[in-house]
Amino acid sequence: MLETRKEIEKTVLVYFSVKDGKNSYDHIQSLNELSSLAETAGAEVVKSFYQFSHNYDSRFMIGKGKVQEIAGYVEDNNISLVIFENELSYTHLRNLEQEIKCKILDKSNLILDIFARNAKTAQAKLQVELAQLEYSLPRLTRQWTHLSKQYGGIGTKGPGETQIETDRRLIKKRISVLKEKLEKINVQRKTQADERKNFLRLSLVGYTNVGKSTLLNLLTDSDVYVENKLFATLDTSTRVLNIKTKDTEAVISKFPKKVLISDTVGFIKNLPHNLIESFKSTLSEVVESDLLLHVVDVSNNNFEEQIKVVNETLEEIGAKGKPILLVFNKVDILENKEMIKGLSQKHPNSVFISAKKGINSAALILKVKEMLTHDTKETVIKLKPHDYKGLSTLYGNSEIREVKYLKTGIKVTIKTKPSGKKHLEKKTI
Ligand SMILES: Nc1nc2c(ncn2[C@@H]2O[C@H](COP(=O)(O)OP(=O)(O)OP(=O)(O)O)[C@@H](O)[C@H]2O)c(=O)[nH]1
Ligand SMILES: [Mg+2]
Repeated sequence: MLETRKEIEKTVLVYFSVKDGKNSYDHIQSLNELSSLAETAGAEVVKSFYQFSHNYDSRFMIGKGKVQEIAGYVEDNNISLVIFENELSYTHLRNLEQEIKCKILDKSNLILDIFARNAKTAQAKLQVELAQLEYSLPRLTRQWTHLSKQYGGIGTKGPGETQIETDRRLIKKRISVLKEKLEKINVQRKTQADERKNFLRLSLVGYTNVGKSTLLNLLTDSDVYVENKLFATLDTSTRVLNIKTKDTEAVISKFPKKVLISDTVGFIKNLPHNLIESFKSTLSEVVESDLLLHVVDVSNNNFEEQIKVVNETLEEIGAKGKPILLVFNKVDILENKEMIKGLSQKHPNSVFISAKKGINSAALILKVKEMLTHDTKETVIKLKPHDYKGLSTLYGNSEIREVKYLKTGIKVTIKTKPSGKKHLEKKTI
């Protein structure tokens, strides 16, 4: 990306919160992530500003004094781009651009721009264009969009021309054309999905840059694009599970059906809603899977928060309740290896691997087999006559098939769930 850009844009970042969060370090994590995004888009981040205040100016999102401070810095240091972590309204953008006098973007806009640059297939391109147009519709009259030929660079890629030269009516028309085209692709995709019914299906999901594509390559002996940049993958690639080591081949041969694995777009905190909407058909692969491998970069200090964001996004795309195996990746660069014990107790359905180094792939395949094939099994557990606490635990962590209250105890038939089994057996009489 950098190579195609004439000039690297000198950029400053801005974070604002009405809550006093100086001690929570949320602003540092958010600004670090925003900085990675900006660099992924080819910007050079030279400074970050943040402000915690109840007395913000509604015209600008941040306080007027801060706006002046940023404006001064921008002028003195030849800054061409200011990126806000916070979502900005049309009014904020217009007022900020008047004061700061350079191009202003918010995080959503930046993510859309990265998606536009990384989209390779026709479907991904259409999906991004749709999201960009829907995002820009209420913000059409922004000053810099009309001047974007002059400004160029980040935030002007994609439907730029359409945005500048046509009016709202034409954009709406383009949106409906895009929706029709995507619907046609979706019909083809459904046919493919039907053909895949004879396979067991896995999807790799997770925060962006955690190593999903690297894991797909390892598990399927393929060579999809891997890059230490955010949103390297925007399209679903599906391959047959085919890892050829001694331990894994033996287990794979025992799977009841062939296994397909799909890699897909990564998630991020505050992924723009219209992006999720327009990527729903790509993400339907996830919804139709038998098992999700939720890949986590355990070497990232912020991984717990990232797990939460991924779970929320899964809910948003309608994949809540799918069986999930947590795959803690990048153990090769994990400094505090002590963490592994605690994490595996906290998350019984988890494995610790390095996709890059091929560490622990056999354990991963075994766990996948366990989770994919337990479905048909049932286990009978007998609890003591009045062990309602035990019964409620079972309701909490297993799928109950039948409960019988006998004089000798409570007989519960459950669909075997590897996560709870050990714990349950202790309760059996
Ligand atoms: N040290 C280490 N690096 C890894 C491991 N797995 C992946 N990486 C690196 O992490 C970076 C991101 O890997 P990808 O496989 O592209 O990650 P992704 O989740 O597909 O990322 P997006 O498609 O951008 O969301 C690359 O630089 C990989 O080489 C690992 O086990 N250990
Ligand atoms: Mg990827």
